[in-house]
Amino acid sequence: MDAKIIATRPFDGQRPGTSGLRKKVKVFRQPGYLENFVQAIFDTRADLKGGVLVLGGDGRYYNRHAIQIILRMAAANGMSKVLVGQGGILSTPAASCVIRKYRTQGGIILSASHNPGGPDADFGIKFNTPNGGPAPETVTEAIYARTGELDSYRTLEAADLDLDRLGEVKLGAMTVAIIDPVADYADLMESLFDFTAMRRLFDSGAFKMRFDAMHAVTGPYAIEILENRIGAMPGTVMNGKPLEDFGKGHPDPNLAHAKELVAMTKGADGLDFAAASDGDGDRNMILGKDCFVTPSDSLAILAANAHLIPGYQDGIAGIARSMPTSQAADRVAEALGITCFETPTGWKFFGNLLDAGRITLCGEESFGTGSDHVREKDGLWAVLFWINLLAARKQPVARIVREHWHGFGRNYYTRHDYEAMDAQAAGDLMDYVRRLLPGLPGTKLGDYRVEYADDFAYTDPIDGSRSGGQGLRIGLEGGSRIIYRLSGTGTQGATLRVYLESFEPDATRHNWETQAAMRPLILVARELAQIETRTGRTQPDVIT
Ligand code: VG1
Ligand code: CO
Repeated sequence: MDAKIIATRPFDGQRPGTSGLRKKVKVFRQPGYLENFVQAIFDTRADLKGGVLVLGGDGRYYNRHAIQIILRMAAANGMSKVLVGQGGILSTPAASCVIRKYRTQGGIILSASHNPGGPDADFGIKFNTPNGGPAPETVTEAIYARTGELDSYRTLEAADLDLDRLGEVKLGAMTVAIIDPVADYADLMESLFDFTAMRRLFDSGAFKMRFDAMHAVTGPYAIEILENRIGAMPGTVMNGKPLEDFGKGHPDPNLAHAKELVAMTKGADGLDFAAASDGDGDRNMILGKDCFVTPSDSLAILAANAHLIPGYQDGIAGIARSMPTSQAADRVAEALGITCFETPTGWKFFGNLLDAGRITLCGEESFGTGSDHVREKDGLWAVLFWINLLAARKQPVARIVREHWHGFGRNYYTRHDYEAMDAQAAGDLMDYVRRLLPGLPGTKLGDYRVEYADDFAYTDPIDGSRSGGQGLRIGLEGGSRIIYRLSGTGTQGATLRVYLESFEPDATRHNWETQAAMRPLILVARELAQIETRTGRTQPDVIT
């Protein structure tokens, strides 16, 4: 089979965002669009030729079709082998695990994460480097630059392969190995956590839990690990069958989109533990009876308790959190005498710190938590960590959280999102606030005195690379913060995220409901950025 050269043209806007290239399926369907991006990956990654690649996705609409296209192109570009998850399925953390375990030259992950799926919804693609992590900005910029120069791509004339049958087949000179998408990942989890103690918890019969896979990719992983290996009751995993449109749902595990699950944790008969993951399996939401654990608190609590978990019993080297994530983890790091790094939003910024052994745990406020076991955030990992913790401490979730606050203080936290805004208005709003920043320190916003205000920029401590424009950060007296940032994953207009944090050192004094506790700060943030006058929005679309 000879490679065919097909003429194409560059497309506008193929610059990867926070987490790869995300667009509507309709955009990806334009002739040559997906091919253009994939050819740019092959052209900029010289070691792929003759190398091995991992390929899989979250199972959403267009996943299988894209895999067939990419396989033909991989063969025509001289790859020796591609490992594909059976049925085209690989959760994002599982893909990272497989890339690392088999020392491949990288992987292509097909996902638009928590964005809805279907013919009228979203699709996405990203390249992960041999460390198993999302490509750093130097790599994504090189790929982007190449997408603008291409005038042709290489492919083979060949029929679609059967993605459902395990085993190896040839495509031209290239081997395609259809692998079990779950086994390697499940083995890794078993090596980190005390499955025996967790099994005892389930065997006791007194521990009621549900995991909501939201008809996204984690269903098969959760069933294998929770039900088959740990012995949770069949049916513990809800919505466990991956569907191309996620059952028309929004596979985003948060209070707004996993309402059914949240309701199951309420009241005396409520579940003891509930959790959910997103479209591609890298996010997690943690709930206890009448208790929601904010992702920022979750990171801090995992860090403070890591020594109780077999995989981390020797302690942790350091922690990192994305800039808008609350500073709860900083307090734990301080107590442990380790560093807490503050990085820009997006998992790619954790890669160097993890590779260098400077951090063991990392997380984002956006329901992302992970460790050095892979180079992606990992939804099920966080869920297993929590179950292991509950088994070790023999306490309910709410008690663990409360004790944490009593020991470290409480970082009240909320994020307000204004979605599908006019891009111009959103950009103007950001420009307006950016111009205010230099004048803010020392002045008062409502009752809060401003300590610092800047446009967050990050210098990677390992390779010295610099990333600017990562969000407008206003630090207030007493550890409160307001942050404004535009999303880099949306596919429609602009999304403004307003991140709010306020610190209560003596958590025994109050136990307020978050939105009520943060009301004054919320109003200050709206007013400062003139959100209503500039955008016409009186309320955010999503509050998490
Ligand atoms: C969002 C989150 C960010 C996360 C990214 C990818 O990005 O805020 O923390 O890393 O999604 O998550 P943005 O630019 O829209 O704020 V996922 O689950 O797509 O891989
Ligand atoms: Co995701």
